[in-house]
Amino acid sequence: MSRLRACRSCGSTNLHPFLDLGDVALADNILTPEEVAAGGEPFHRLDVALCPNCGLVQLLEEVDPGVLFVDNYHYFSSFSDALLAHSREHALGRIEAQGLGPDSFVVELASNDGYLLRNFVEAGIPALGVEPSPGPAQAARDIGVDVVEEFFGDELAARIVAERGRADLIIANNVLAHIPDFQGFLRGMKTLLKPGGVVTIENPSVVELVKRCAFDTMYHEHYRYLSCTSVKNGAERVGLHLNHVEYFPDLHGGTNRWYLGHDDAPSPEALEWLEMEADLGAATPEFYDGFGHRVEQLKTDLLKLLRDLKAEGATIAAYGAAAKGTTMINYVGITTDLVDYVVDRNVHKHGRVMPGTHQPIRPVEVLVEEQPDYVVILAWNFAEEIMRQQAAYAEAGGKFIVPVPSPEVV
Ligand code: JHZ
Repeated sequence: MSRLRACRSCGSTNLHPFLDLGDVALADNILTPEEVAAGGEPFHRLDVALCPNCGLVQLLEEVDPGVLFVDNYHYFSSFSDALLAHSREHALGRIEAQGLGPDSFVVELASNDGYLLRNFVEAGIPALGVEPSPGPAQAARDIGVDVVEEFFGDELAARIVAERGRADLIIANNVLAHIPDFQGFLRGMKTLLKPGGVVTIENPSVVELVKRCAFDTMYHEHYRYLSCTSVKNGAERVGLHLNHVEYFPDLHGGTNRWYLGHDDAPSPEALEWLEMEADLGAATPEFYDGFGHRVEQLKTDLLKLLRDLKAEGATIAAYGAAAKGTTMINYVGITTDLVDYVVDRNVHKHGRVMPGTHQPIRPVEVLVEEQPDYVVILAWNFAEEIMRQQAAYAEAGGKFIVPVPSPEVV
């Protein structure tokens, strides 16, 4: 664990802190009750700063990535149907746009359980996943995806080039935020990319995060929060260029896909996004300064709602032992006297408890069996998918609470 002194992108020491959520448990440190009883569950300060020099938003307290992603990591991408469909569309779109075939080479950084690369493997396109988390890496191998079980950086990039050549396509979804060494990761991409090749990076947009008050997507695994501006600035420092931008409003609360390449050839969309962020002041302290108050208000409102419902005798459960759920319940203080248990589809999380607050994590079928009066959707980014899936619970009178952008009973 270390305290950030200088921007991870440009090195400026003029950092502007704008949010402090206090000490929060590690988002995916989902322990068994016995492990909790043995003591020593770690809590770390969760505070965030902007670098006004290059626009990068970043955590001030950095936890060692080995602790976050290797020791006890139970996130498997394949439990969301919507994410699987989105990823398949991405893969098929790239195969067509770049004319990828048996002579091409695709690398995915943070390939998790093979949820995306499986599409390239099925199409007979050579693909390699890089994934340091042992559980997801093994799940990918089990479905025929080739995986290097390591953290990515410049050194691994050089090794892959020496052994397998450069990549036509590098995909990095929800990972550029997840490594402390921002510049090393981008340098590795530059090393690995073929001339004329394409890098695609997906990550929730920090601009949307602020607009939607999605403070709970801030947790220790996310060392930084990205915008078109900060991605462009970071990429240019290693000799890559931002050439295109796409936007998926329903994915993880508003996700951008950034396209990088060796050549500087920005599309009209890339220029429009950069201009839009400049107009909003997305790299200035003013854009972030009111955020902390809005987050505090959300906490007050959600606590009041849950306490009032409890006072009326309601039973309340939650849906989604998501990483963002840890930030939400820990910061708001949703203890077991307010929410009894959390359900989740991910079998690897069952029998374990929520970090910090220790609600048991149970299979989703429990909702129709026990019919709690309310269910807080902690994985609110999948609210529609979850509500569709839980139609029987709703038909029997169950109600949902969506916590962001402000708590609402639906
Ligand atoms: P989910 C993830 O964060 C992982 P998390 C990661 N930290 C990241 O960067 C962001 O996304 C962007 C479950 N679920 O994906 C599965 C159901 O039970 O929103 C998950 O445990 N039933 C790399 O963990 C959780 O909810 C369902 O129908 O905050 C969702 O977690 C669906 C759709 C999901 O994000």
